[in-house]
Amino acid sequence: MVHQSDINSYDAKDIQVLEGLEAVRRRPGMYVGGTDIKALHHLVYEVVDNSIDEALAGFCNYIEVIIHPDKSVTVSDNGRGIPVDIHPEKKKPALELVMTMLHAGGKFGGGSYKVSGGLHGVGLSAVNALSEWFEIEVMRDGKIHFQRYERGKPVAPLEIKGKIPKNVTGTKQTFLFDTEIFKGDFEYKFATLVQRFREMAFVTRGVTIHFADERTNREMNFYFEGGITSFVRYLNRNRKVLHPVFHVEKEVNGITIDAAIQYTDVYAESVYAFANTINTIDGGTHLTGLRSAITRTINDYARKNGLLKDSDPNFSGDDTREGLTAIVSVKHPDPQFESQTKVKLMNPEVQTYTQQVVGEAFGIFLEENPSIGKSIIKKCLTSARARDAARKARDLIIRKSALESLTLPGKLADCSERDPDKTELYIVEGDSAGGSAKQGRDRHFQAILPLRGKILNTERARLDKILANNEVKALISALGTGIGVNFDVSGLRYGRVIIMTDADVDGAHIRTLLLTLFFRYMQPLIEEGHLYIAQPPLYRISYRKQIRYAYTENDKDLIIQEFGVSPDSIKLSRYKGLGEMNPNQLWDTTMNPESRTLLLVTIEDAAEADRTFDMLMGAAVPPRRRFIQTHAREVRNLDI
Ligand code: 0RA
Repeated sequence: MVHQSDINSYDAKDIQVLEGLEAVRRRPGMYVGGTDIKALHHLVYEVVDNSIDEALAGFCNYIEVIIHPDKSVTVSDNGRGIPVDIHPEKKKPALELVMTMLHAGGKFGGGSYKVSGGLHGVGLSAVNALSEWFEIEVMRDGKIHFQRYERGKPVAPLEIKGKIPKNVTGTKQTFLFDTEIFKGDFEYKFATLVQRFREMAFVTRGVTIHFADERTNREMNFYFEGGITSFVRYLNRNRKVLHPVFHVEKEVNGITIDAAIQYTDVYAESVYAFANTINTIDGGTHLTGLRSAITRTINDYARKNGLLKDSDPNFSGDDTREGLTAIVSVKHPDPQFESQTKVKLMNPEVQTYTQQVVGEAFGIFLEENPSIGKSIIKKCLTSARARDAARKARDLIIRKSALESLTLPGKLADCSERDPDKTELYIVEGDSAGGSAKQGRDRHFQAILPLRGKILNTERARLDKILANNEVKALISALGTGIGVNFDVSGLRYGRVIIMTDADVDGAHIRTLLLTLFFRYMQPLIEEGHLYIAQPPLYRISYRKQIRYAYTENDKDLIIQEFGVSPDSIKLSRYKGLGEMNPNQLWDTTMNPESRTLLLVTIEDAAEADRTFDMLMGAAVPPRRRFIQTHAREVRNLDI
């Protein structure tokens, strides 16, 4: 929209600019991936990415991010400050061009400032267009320059707000996302942002990221002198490691390859790949290069030193990755990603360079540290043998469970409806809760499968052992899909699979296990949106004949307030377990589609659970205890 008063001062080029910003507002999906909570977080990443770029260029070592109570966010850095000089053709300050022109971020004024252009790379202008308001302050040349924008448009020309010493420079940006675009009661998630900033700090050695959440008065600082070496140490903090972290960093043709490797005694593989500080969850050429370097180097080393006999086959990639924790982080001036949504690095030269750089240095590392070399090879040999044995056992279990799936488990209380689009399976923890659920459900479309907590005790169990557990076998046959390579979603007997566990530590524990199981062996079920988590209430609050339920602590306080009577006359009971609820209460609060809330499980939730599983099932007791103590009170939160 161009206002009447603006018309005189806006020439054709400006109108083009406004049309550009309108395009962003009309189709936010094309620029930030949608208008959901994920896209909302993308706005913050986009802004912080710019400051990270300034840090990667070597001009900034401090970045501050603050979430304010009104949901506006401030990002400041001590970089050189976005240039404010007048662009010779456009006759506008560079800053204003960056803020209003799509893709103007890249290069201007002769020098390029972005290492990235990144995955997002949509630039500040897209964030600006999607913000109700955006205020920016640039400190450079001894002055504070200031401009405010509303829905992408400047409300006044760039002004000078004050004087400062010449050597003080930086950029400070505050924006409030526009609720006309992001409709819904969105809140930034502290845990999600923390994870992102931690990763950014790890892969940008020497930068400090200060993160403060004024909504809850939480704050954190991230600074890692060791870069990705610290990252690997952090990932392995609860694991027994076989050797100190191996690290290599090298620049080849303007591309920096940074890799760190450490083996542990666990079974899982934790390998993460970053491109220009972005966590490329779908991998790509840097990850492929790292993996083939490791497999090749280990095989060469083992052969050369007689640790693999001539008659032995080479280690497979999987054999060399059990217990492997590694990070590869590349900085590329022109990264190519597969698509807007697939976070996968595609530059082919990166594979060659990564393989060369890592292969050469890791080979030397093994030669120079023969005892480390030996212990890594020993681990690979064990993995190779275990893999062979496990494969046989798993085939047997899968074959058996395929047979068993012909008969439904005895404890399943099935529903009468047969159309999976209409049915639901509640996986319920414990027999007593199972009893309430069986009585409370609508037996027409809701089936109940009670699980006993026993599966929890299988400490240090590999998942293939857990698959042999009777409770788990019952679950697999009730679902009707098979598992692993035999998984077939078309066999799914229930359109919604709902995990319903107690709001306590055991509940969190069993939920983590189930999520892990689904994540590793039945992923399409999650991807296609079939898996949910039930949300039982924490409290029952009654006053005379009125009964209300509270699902959070905050809910509880509000409801008590709403009753508007003396708290002494209110009866408050905390539900410790589902079994404490009578069937009617369970129906009303948790199972009735009209009144319940279900959380849809996403792949990220399940991946996070998978990481947590490692810790819960691992040998190290202190982290497990710490987890239990921290999460006992907030088990309804999925971000465990
Ligand atoms: C281009 C050139 C110069 C700095 C920046 C961009 C810059 C951008 C952002 C975005 C957030 N923080 C930033 N800090 C710096 C430097 C030009 C010069 O001084 O030579």
